[in-house]
Amino acid sequence: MHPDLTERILQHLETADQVDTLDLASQFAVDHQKIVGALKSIQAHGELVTAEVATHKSLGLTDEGLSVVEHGSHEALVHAAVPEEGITQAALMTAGGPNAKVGFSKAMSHGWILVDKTVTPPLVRRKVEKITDSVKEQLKQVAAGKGDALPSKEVTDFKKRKLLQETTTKSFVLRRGPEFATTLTKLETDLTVEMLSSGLWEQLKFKSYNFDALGAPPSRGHLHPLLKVRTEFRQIFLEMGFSEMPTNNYVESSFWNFDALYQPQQHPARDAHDTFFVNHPAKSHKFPQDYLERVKKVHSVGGYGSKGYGYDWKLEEAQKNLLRTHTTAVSARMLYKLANQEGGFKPAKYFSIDKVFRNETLDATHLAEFHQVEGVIADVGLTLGDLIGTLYEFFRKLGITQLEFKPAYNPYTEPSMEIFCYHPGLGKWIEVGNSGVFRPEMLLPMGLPENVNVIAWGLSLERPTMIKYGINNIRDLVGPKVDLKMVEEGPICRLDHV
Ligand code: FB9
Repeated sequence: MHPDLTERILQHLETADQVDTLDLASQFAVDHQKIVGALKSIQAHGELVTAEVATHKSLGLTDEGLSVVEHGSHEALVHAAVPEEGITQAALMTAGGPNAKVGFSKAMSHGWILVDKTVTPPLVRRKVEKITDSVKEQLKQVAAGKGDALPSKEVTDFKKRKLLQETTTKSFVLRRGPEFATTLTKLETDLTVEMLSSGLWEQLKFKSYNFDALGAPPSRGHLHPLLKVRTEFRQIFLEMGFSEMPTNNYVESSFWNFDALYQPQQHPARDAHDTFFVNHPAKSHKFPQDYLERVKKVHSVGGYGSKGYGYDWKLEEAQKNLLRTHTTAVSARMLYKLANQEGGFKPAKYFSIDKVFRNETLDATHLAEFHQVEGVIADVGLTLGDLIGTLYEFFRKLGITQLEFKPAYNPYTEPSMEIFCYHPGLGKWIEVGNSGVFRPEMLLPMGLPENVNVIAWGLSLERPTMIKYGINNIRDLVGPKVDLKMVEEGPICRLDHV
């Protein structure tokens, strides 16, 4: 069996005091890299050999130099292109090959050609019939590895003409090492009980630990960008003293999703075009009866200073189950609890971040479901100013300082405002949410004290995530077409750096 390269190197060093790996490569007729590879595995077995780095500067032909060796020097090609009857300089530039310009001036300087100005147009004629293409000959020397015989003037000139280049090759000068041997004993990689109990480990050679080796990356999960941004939003709300509302009920009754929010039963959002109604179970029946009566009353005939909507409010409409269209339904449940808790109303700050469902026309930024982010503050005498101040603080933590508010309409808030921000990264104003002061027709039937106001705002999780991660189509963020690499390689999310 042909001893492998490592053994052949060791056998060579048994007799030779030192050897350069480049010479070994030419002696063993193998690629130098293979020798270096074998050296590495010898070195892994201990100090059998010492290896001193050596650098070799050698002259090599560039691609242009190679084409001169193959086709002749630029000046030789120009000379060859000059016909008996002469040729115009312009014509010679094309006939003389891609480097005719350099070739022409070189051939002129060599006195191989001349320009006959006695005729019009002036013609280039040969001054000598036969020429010796010394450039080609000298480059052939280099190609044959005898470059160092070349006079340095030529070397400099050829380098300037980009025909030659100096290459530095790194090699190793090998010598026998303190643990020199001609064979490689297998390196143990595991220290076993048997080795320990038998004491055999003392004779054995162990593979040295490579503490720099990167362990196999543990196959682990990766947070979807949406969840990274959700964590950021949670952090912002908690920093602002908000506590999270329980949102673990996608299926909601129309009562809490709409009626409790003083949204009339004939409101367009309450038909199947906008809302996913549930068939099993189709209806909810458990409602706080007295509160339901007050909701019915305020919708149908008003109260609390409001004339209501003046329509015939139907229980069966409120009983219809649906997939919640906003987490404001959860806010309604929490505010009702706040009004009817032991010890009565106490100021509160709540937030929610969870899925809502809308039967909307699908487009690049809208799916039938998205995550709503909502903030709610209930306290005595809260004003629109408190809402605006809170929004500035909230968006400041998102790295957004320039806000504008546009009057809007929601059935459950008056006044209502759409929120716009100047997004420095996008260099434009974008809509970043909606907000308002909940209507007394919503709060008073719950039993909240007259002097308590509740301000609230909402936005989505998907939009900031798409902007943060530079995703333009929502289907690249969520759904079956998501490229898992985007999730695996998604950078951490720092929202306050828009
Ligand atoms: O998220 C939205 N835009 C947004 C938000 C943050 C953001 O951050 C960047 C890092 C800087 C960028 C963009 N929007 C709300 C605005 C638009 O995208 C809008 O076209 C789509 N809206 C959704 C509803 O679509 C039908 C986003 C979603 C939305 C809108 C309103 C509410 C919640 C979500 C609300 C509310 C509300 C109002 C009053 C009281 C309580 C809740």
